Amino acid sequence: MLSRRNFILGLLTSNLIFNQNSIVTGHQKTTNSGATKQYNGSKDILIIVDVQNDFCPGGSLPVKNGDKVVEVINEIQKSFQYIALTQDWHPKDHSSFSTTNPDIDVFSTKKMPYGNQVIWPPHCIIGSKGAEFHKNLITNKASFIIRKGFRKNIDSYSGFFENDRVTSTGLDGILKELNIKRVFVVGLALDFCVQYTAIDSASLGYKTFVIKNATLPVNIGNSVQETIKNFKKYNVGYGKLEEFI
Ligand code: VGL
Ligand code: ZN
Repeated sequence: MLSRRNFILGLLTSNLIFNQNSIVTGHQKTTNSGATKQYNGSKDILIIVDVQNDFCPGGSLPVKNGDKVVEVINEIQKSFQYIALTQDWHPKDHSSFSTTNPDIDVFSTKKMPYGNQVIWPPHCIIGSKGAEFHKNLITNKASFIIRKGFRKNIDSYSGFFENDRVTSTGLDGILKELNIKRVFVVGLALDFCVQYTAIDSASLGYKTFVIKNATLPVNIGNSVQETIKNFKKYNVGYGKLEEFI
């Protein structure tokens, strides 16, 4: 027979095991037995995509209400032990810019060796104010920043692979080294860099979620509808953080 003392000791011990890797304290889950289990975030990472001035109101490629995601993302950061930032980072003569393609309408597409490429207003130019993170975004909790789109002839929406789909940013290697299993994506813009980052993440085998109230779209044609369709196709969860942890 299990004595009352040993039973209590057992509970204490298992609780210690549950908590050994957990720095995160904000979320608790109730197990079937009714005991409260600490949320263990050691295999999760939050990827904050492109929360930069040029994608916020007043920037050169603004997402409507883009700055409204900043406070939500700051709150979400409290639940994560691992955080990464991505930063769109283009040379001033980047091949996707309207200024580099004066004969092509902005927001239409041109054929590149790797496929169709949307022509954008110049944005996130290396070292410019527009390329800086929004001033209210908490950036000091992130352990690394992935910069992308700095090769003149390849754009990069995803934090994992550039638009040729083969040039790696190195992010997958870092996540593997950290033994990350689940990726949570937030930021700007839902229908471009957030979508591409999430789909690549899912395709690479990470369980992937986009946090719905922490992202907004630029909205080109039916880009949002396509994004939601793709999340279903690639098994990317799309909802509030509480639904997934
Ligand atoms: C983005 C268009 C061009 C994004 C970046 O962050 O979604 N969109 N460059
Ligand atoms: Zn860009």
